[in-house]
Formats: sequence, structure tokens, C-alpha cells
Amino acid sequence: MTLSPDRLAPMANAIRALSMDAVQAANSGHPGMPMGMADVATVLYAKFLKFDPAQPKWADRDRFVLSAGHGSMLIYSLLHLTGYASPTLDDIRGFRQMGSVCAGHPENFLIEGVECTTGPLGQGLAMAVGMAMAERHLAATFGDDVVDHNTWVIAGDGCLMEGINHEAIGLAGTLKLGRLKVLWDNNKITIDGDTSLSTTEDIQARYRASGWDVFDCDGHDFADIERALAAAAASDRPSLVSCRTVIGKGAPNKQGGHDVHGAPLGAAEIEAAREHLGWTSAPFEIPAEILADWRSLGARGAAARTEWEARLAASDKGAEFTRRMAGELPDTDGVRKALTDWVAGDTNVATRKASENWLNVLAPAIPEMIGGSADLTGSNNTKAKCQAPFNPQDYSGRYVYYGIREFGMAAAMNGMALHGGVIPYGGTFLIFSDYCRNAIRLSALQQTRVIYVLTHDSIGLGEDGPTHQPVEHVMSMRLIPNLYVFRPADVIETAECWNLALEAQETPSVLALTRQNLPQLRSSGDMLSARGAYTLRSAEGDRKVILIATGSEVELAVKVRDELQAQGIGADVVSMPCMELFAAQDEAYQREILPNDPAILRVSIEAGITQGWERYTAFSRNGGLNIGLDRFGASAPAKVLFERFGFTVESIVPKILDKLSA
Ligand SMILES: Cc1ncc(C[n+]2csc(CCOP(=O)(O)OP(=O)(O)O)c2C)c(N)n1
Ligand SMILES: [Mg+2]
Repeated sequence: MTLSPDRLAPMANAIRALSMDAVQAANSGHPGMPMGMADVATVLYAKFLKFDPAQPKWADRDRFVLSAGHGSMLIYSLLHLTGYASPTLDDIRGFRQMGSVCAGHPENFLIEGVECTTGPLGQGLAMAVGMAMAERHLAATFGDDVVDHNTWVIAGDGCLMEGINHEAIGLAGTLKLGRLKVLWDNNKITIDGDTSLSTTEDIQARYRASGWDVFDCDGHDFADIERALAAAAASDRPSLVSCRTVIGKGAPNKQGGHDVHGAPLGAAEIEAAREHLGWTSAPFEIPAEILADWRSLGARGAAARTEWEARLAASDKGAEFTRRMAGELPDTDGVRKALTDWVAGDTNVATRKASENWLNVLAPAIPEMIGGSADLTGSNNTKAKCQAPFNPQDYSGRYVYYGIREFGMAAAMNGMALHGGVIPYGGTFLIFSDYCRNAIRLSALQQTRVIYVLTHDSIGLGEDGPTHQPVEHVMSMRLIPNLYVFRPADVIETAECWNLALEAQETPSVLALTRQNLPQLRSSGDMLSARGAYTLRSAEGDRKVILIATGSEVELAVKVRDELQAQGIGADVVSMPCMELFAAQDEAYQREILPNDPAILRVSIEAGITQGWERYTAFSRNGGLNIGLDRFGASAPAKVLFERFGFTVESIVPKILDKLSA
């Protein structure tokens, strides 16, 4: 069925009406973008997008990403009008209010039809790059009859202006992601006013230079939109469609100006818009025949989905595809056995090297793992031997050369995880986690299983100096909710932490790993890291001190303990590879490891900022003791730095004795 322009126009006006009325009711929100892009979005849904409201998550659907997340009423309108169960009209009435799934910005964890959380400008488009990567990888692995879909994006001027845009389109162009189609809401307006206030670049030329196809259309001419989208759909390159639009189109006195970007139109202008659009229905009422046209689009999707289900059932790889899309790990008996063998050994290596060694066990056993690094493969030790490059010649490859694009990499990994069917992990130096921090935050918010392999985790990296030496990073990562920050102490903890990260389906993980070698400290398996912290060495005699350490400082804590014991002072060493997991244990376990005894001195040792450690040391004899680094590092060999900054038995033991006798 083909809907003619005279049918499409009222459909687009339904988006406009819902958007202006919802923003007005909430007295908050952004009417300009949904009203301006209503015509383009209507053509996209009517003529191009493959979707089925009855099965929002079916695997071979097209992905639609509203990168300009402030225009959330656009996607809420589209989902409701096409017949998704969520959001309901009541949800839309409750736009931006407590209890409604129609949050201020679209949230993937609130509405099934929302593919990813957007609002932080630029990241939606960059996540879409990851979705398109996952699509190509799965198509190459499982065949076109199982995986064959597009990723469509609506992005605004802001998404194209952000720095991450450069990273994302460079990656997409290099990887020749022809299934990625970006519709640019080219309305020449941002919050402050005309885009010429801040931007003069030739955006189309920049995209072309990055290997993209670029098309152009009048974003309010249905035939012209359809022509341009068809050209983009047919292109084998990633495509940008510049849709020339008028922000707030339909509000006769306000359209085209920046006032319409992010404020309710007001009662008078809404009345004028109703008149202008010929929209006579009351707020939140959609005339039956317009709704029927929208619903007919939704109903159409079932055919493609059921045909695909038949193809999946016929595929000999169907069961494996279904497992991967469900995010369930394969049976990893071999992995469990490998860990037992490791425990029996005695391996002194840097934890980044232990990570690589473990990846060589994991990657062959878990084919959905896709690794990569932001140009630090040899330093992050992220490539397993079995992984071939992921590139346009072979999308079945499982190792991505992201280039020096930390933010782009992290956002792409979010998109890959959200697409499903793959488990992305990627590396950079821990210090550059700041470059991608907001994407790490979005991993946590979106509940994606993304694994960040962040090496060179302290002054222990040595000579590169303070620009490269993380000080505040480990602790500041711990501030992000729903993020596991693992800092393993040796080869065994490294393997355990990798396993925990892989098992955490709805929580991203950071693995903070050393450059320098560390001794193997454990000769027991049992996944002790799963409880976040555990007693690695128990006091002999009367316990006076508990040393709590992470990562490379656990070795030091063991040496400090030996010296205390030699002086007749009983001391435990608690290794705490993951503060979040320890905090999640029941009270009884936490008290077993850290007894509620004010006579015991608790001492934290971590080569980073001490702020935050009071959580575990304040309830302690004389307020406890925090050994750390509350300043920037320096350029020197690691050993010299640890000595200079007091990470030695000789420096720490007297401080403990002082505290004990105070
Ligand atoms: C990273 C980031 N910076 C700033 C903002 C705040 N912000 C929201 S919308 C917007 C302007 C976006 O302009 P454009 O994409 O052209 O949207 P339009 O005004 O056309 O709807 C800004 C600065 C944000 N959401 N994300
Ligand atoms: Mg704009």
C-alpha cells in the first residue's frame, strides 16, 4: 500500500500535535525538533523502516536511533502511532512526569522500541555506528538470510557539531558501513540561535571526505524526501541525507526561530498552530482515519518478521544465533578447567599480560567476543591470537582497529552491545578513560555489557610521567552507578574479573590493569573475586590490623603484613578487586571480612586518590589510615616512583605503628 502525500501530511501533523500538546502539558520539553522532522520521520516509517510493533525486539528489524534525543516526543509519537504497546497515550500525557515511561529523553530501559538512550548529543549517531558494525559482523557470520538490516539515524546540528561526530564518521567511512543512514535535521538552528553563530564548516564536504555518500532534500516535500531516502537506501556507503527543515514547522509565529527549540509553544501559539495545520482534534486525540493509516504501517511489519522467522528456523545456525542474541554465554567448561590449571601454576606477569593470556582462553570459547583498541593493541594486550581484523574485506573478523578514537570506540561498543549478538571489549590507557567517560556512563545507564580494558593503571607505568599516570581515575570510575571497576592483583584475579565481567549481562565493567609485572598471590580458585573483597592472608595471633589493598598494591600489603607479623602484630590482608561487588554482599559477609571492631586498625593501600577509602577505614582504631597518592605523579622508573611516594614497607609500617600507639 502506498500512502499519497495527502495522506502523509495529516499523519505528520499527528506527530506535531502530540508533540506540542505533550510539551505544553509538561510545561517542559522540546517541540521544535519533532515538529520540524515530522515529515521526514513519517516518510521513513511509511516507506523505508523495517519494524514490527508486535515484536519490538525481533532480531532483524532495522534499528532507528533518535540521536537528537531532546526531540524525544518524535519517537514517543512514532511508537505510539504505529501501534507499539508502549508508550500508551497515558504515558504521553504524562510526558516527563514521574511514573511515565516517556522520560525527558528516550531511555532504552524504559521502552522496548527505544534502541538506545540519547540526549548527550553526538553519541546516538556514534552508537548507531556500533549497531551497523554488529549488523555486518552477524551478517558475515550467520548469512544474509538471517541478518540483513539497516540502521537509520535522525541527528541534529548539535550531533554533527560534537567532536565525537568526527570519530564516529571516520570509523564508519573506513569500515564502509553502507547500512548506516543518517538523516540530518538541517534546520540551521541550535539553542543560542542561528548555527552561523558558531559554525561555518562545509559539513557535507567533511562527510564526503570521510567516505560517505551525501544526499540532500527539502525536508517538507514528501516526494523529495522519498527520493533522497531511496538514494541513501540504495547506497553501499554510509549515507548522510541533509534534510532542509524549519524548526517548529507548523507553529506559524514561532517556526524557524530558536525559541521553539526547547520551550512550550504556549496556549496562544498552539491555537494558532491548530488553525494553521487544520488540526481540530482536542489534545491527545488522533482522528480515527489518521490513526488507522499509522496503524496500517505498523501492521505491515509482521510479514517481514514472520518470513524472517521461517528463514531462521531453516538455518542450521539458528540456535547459535538465538543464543547470542539472548546474550547467554556458551557452555564454558574449557574456560573453567583452564582457570584450575592457572591456579596450580605460578605466573608472575603484568595484569595486562595476564588479561591477554586469559583472552586467549576466552576468545576461542566465546565467539561473540569482539575486541579492539584505540591504537594501543600492543600496550593494552587486547588481541587474542584467534582474532582476525574486522574490516570491509571481512566483517566476520573479531578485532577492531578503532584508531585513536576513545570516545568513538566506547560509543560504538555501546551500540554493538545494544544491537545484541556480540560482546564488545576495547582498550585504551586508563588515563584516557576521561576522553570517553560519558560513553562509559551511558554503558552503565543503558545496562550494556561493555568491557573496558584500561591498562597502565597507576604511577606503576613509570617513565611516561604525570600526563599518563592515572591518579584519580580508579576512584572516580567507582562513582558511576552500575559500573564494575575491577582492579585485579595478580594473574588469578585477572582471570576471575574477566569472567565476572562477561557474566554481568546488564552491567559494564572496567578492568584496570598494570603495565608492570606482579607476582601470583593466590593458589586457590573458587572465584574469590566474585565477592568483591576477601581475606587473602589471615592474621596469625591477635588481629590488630586489616590491610585493604587493590591491584598492584596487594603485593605491597602482603609485604607490610609480613613485617608487622615479624614484629608480633597480627594483620589480615584483604584484597578488594571490586568495591561495587563487595558493597553488594550481605552484611554478614562484609562483617566477616571487616569486623565491626574499633580496636582494629584498618589501612587502605592504593596508588591513587585516597578520597573514598574512608568508606572502609573510618570505622577503625584512631580513624584508620589511608595510604595513597593525592597529587600528580612524575617521570621516573616505576620503582623509583613507588619509593618516592611512600609505597614501601619502610614508609608504611612506621605509620601503622604510630596509629596503633596513638
Ligand atoms: C553533549 C551535549 N551538550 C549539550 C547539550 C544540551 N543541548 C540540548 S539540545 C542542544 C542544541 C542542539 O541543537 P540541534 O541539534 O540543532 O537541535 P535543534 O535545536 O535543531 O532541535 C543543546 C546544546 C546536550 N544535550 N548534549
Ligand atoms: Mg538544529
